[in-house]
Amino acid sequence: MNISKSIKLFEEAQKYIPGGVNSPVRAFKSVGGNPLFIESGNGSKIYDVDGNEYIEYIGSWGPHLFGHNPPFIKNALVEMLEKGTSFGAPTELEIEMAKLIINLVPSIEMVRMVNSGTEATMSAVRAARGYTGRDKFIKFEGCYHGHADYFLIKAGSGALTFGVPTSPGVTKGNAKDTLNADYNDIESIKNLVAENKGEIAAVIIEPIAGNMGVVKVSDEFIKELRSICDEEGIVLIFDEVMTGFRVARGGAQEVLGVKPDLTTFGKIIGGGLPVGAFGGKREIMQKIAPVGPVYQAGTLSGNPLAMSAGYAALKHIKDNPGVYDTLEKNSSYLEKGFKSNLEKLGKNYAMNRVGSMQCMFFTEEKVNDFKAAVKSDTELYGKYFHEMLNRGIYLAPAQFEAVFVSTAHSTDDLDKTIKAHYESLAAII
Ligand code: KE4
Repeated sequence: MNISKSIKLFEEAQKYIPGGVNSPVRAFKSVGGNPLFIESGNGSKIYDVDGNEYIEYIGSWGPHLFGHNPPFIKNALVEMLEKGTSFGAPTELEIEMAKLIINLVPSIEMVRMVNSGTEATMSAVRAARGYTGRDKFIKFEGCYHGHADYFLIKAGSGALTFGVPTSPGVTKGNAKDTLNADYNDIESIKNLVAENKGEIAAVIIEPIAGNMGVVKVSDEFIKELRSICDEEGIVLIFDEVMTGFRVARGGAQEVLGVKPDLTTFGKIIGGGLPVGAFGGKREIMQKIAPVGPVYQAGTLSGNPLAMSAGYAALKHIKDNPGVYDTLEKNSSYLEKGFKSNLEKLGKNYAMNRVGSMQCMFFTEEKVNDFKAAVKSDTELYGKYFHEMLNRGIYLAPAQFEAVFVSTAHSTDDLDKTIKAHYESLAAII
């Protein structure tokens, strides 16, 4: 496959942008090779600058639930562009967006828009600290909540891929208030709560993790976590930046049947534009400036252009609940195809799927937590990634991510992907 233009562009990009990219995982560091520079996307396909076509499963890391450039989002953007992009003043569309999120997610009573998932999670932890008057919070090894200092303590996702559990530049001050528990291990929570009695403001969790590959909490774990937070007055934050509107209309909290106190969103709620949000119990959200003392702000938060794309995406979800039947049909079809390939090849790689998020781990052990996930052979994943890429299938350039299936993936796309999956594995094992 000719990727000479991408090679040239990557060389040039590295002169002006750290690592040639604006987000590390895009640099293909953990799979090797030259990242592809993308020219355009349409439906389930993306096209690189050398004119190669790929059936893709990154979906811009989650936002593209309906594939690239669906007409209803494009039209909403074009319409808004006629009126302007951002005014730095309240607009009616922001009320409609807030009401729509509240309507779709029962645990949300109030919501604040921000510009990224990181801003959402950073603000949610600050809200919990302001509300409880406590400093410490618990996160889980292998979960990734964005790059705010206090999260880059044994983060998953990019940091995990780099194998550097703690990023330089994060001060000891930050690290001391961040406690790390083990995913799906309620004893680790009980120990931390006992050791830090009355000092813990929040627990933040990816209730269905997508940043150590796809790993779901057990029902008993999440129910026990909920009751411990209730007993201890700890704010339970579900980081649904990835799972929100992805794994179900009401997100992971609908799948699990557990209500958090705060939820963070991103990705899908921006319809491809930079949008994040955090929301939940009114008594907590009323602590947020300007009505409350917890400061939180953003020049472009809720800007009309991003809201028009995000609102169009969520309105489409509200008006077409069948979206999740299509996502389930496509995702289970792909999973079934992959599993039958593994059987034919005599391989028993762990396959985890929740709705339209799935991950095949290059380990034959079950993967229910971070420790098991990191046993995956990332070297082999790199080879698999390139074998698939050379067959026109674009997956996440890192083992510890998710495959995102959209409503735009046709049966023909899925069949081609299943065939490429068989040939790629046969070529490397
Ligand atoms: P952003 O700041 O990247 O919008 O969101 C951070 C974030 C927070 N919470 C969860 C559960 C997330 O998955 C993310 C971001 N996800 C990664 C993909 N693993 C974004 C890709 C990237 O870093 O370029």
